[in-house]
Amino acid sequence: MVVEVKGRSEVMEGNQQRVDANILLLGAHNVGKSALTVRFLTRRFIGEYGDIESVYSRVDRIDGQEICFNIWDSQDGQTLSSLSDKQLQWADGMILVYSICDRGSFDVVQQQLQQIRRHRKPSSVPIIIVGNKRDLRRHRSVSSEEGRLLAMSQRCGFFEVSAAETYHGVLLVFHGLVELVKESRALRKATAGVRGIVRSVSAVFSKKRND
Ligand SMILES: Nc1nc2c(ncn2[C@@H]2O[C@H](COP(=O)(O)OP(=O)(O)O)[C@@H](O)[C@H]2O)c(=O)[nH]1
Ligand SMILES: [Mg+2]
Repeated sequence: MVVEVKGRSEVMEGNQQRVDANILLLGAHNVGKSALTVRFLTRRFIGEYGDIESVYSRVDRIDGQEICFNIWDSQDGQTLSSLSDKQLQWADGMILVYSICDRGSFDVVQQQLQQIRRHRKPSSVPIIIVGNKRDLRRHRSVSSEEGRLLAMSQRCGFFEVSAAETYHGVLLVFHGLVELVKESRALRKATAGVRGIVRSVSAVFSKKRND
């Protein structure tokens, strides 16, 4: 039996909780957003991906828990206006991708981060920054340190990977983000609980004062 207990994000199956995570991939054109998505979904690197914008789903079992990944592989990260309200609200977690061989794509990630932060607090939407195309490090124009520093300053996770070379690194990115999404949900729940207690206590005291 499947019982909805909390909108789309948590479903009870017997005693086992299923987690839904909406993951948005952002970044400039040609950095490997589709390659990372396809690698995660199929374990394969197929080379050319076309320009189809789509939301894909995959269910994984991690440490005995069922996780449903909904992955929005977005298009046209070149302009700031391309980041829509719908995308910003939909996402539980985001992966911001640049190519380590393309400095312009690193700039796009920084611009998109600023735009996201204007709408969503770090605690409400975990972000992982990914430097892709690690196999092409001979042509590197963004150092690992720059990527890591940006991530630290913006309280984001950071990975350098190659969608072309390995599946494992890509898996770590998606699984790492889902862990952050779960932590951020737990934190919000705890904060809401404390706020509720503070409200109840204040209500009791203000009632006493009025009596
Ligand atoms: N060498 C190399 N090429 C990659 C890698 N990831 C993607 N590509 C190539 O980069 C191009 C753009 O990839 P794509 O996923 O379509 O980029 P998107 O526009 O961000 O979705 C394609 O030709 C891919 O084969 C990678 O890790 N290494
Ligand atoms: Mg694409």
